[in-house]
Amino acid sequence: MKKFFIYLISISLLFFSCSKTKTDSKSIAVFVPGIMADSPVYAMLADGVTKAVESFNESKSDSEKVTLFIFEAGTNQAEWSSKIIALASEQKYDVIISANSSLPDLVKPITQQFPNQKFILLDAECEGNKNIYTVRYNQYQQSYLTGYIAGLMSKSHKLALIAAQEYPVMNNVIFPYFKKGATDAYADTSVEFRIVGNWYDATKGAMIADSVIKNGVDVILPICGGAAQGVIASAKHNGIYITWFDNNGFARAPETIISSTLMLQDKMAEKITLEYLNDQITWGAADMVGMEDGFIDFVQDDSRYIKNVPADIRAKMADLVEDIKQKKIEIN
Ligand code: RBF
Repeated sequence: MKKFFIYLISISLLFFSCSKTKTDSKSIAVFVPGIMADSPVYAMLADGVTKAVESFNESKSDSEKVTLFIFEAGTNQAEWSSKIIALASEQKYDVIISANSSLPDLVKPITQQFPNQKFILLDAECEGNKNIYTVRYNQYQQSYLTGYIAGLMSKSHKLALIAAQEYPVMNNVIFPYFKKGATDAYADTSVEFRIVGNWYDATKGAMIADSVIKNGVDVILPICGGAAQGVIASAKHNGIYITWFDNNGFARAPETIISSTLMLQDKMAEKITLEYLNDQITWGAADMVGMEDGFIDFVQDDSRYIKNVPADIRAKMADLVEDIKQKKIEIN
């Protein structure tokens, strides 16, 4: 009998200790679909989640503290699916947070296999799955603004977008709206579209930049991760301009970079992580945020912008930014 009671007590202690760790503190994994170095979108994702977890933990006891694991999946996209399945199958993380428009297709089947696994996907769209929340940015606005300044600054009226690869958001939003902004700024502008083939090859980035510059291009938008280093080097060497996307890029080449159109993923990652930790996520929803919400912006107060861009062009950009923010102009 005594033995039985001891057994009962130890079983219940085990039960309560297990359920305690599960209910008291949450565990978050960040899945980086690529590498953080030279990919501002991913560095912003990790920074934002880390900031939220740190501030949430400040007022918490040790047993209530949220744990955070940041996992870089690497540049081989063929491995992403098995890597995210492996993360979910650990059943250790209450939520997996990531950012990339290709992820909903990888994640949807996982939610059937692991119905308790939640996912928050930024820079992505997936509506109606109760395990997934997505929010994307208004990249119509971001691309249009970038095209507009490129169109105003070009003397040859020849631009290029150098992309790492083709993907639906690139083909349907970023490239066409970059072009639309450029031709709205100056109707007779042409825009070349070139592909590196990966997100890291700076030598190839430089080769492509050299070749479009030979064709007369004098403003380039690189969206190619680490390969952009090569595009910048070529632009610098050839004395042409770069328009920068996603974060403030002026420091990379102060006299070559003429603009930075921001996607504030760090701010979104922080906000959404805090909402998750406070049980405020609407699972199954797919949101979009833009300039009017403060998640897309065009940098106007940087000294390098003021130095590189003539006052009349800055005035035109200021008007455009204001019109979009006030919803006087709808880009799409
Ligand atoms: N952006 C990066 O900066 N680095 C990357 O390694 C990277 N890999 C991507 C892979 C895929 C399959 C897709 C669809 C997009 C990738 N992006 C990457 C682009 C990123 O999600 C976003 O579209 C651009 O940064 C423009 O905001």
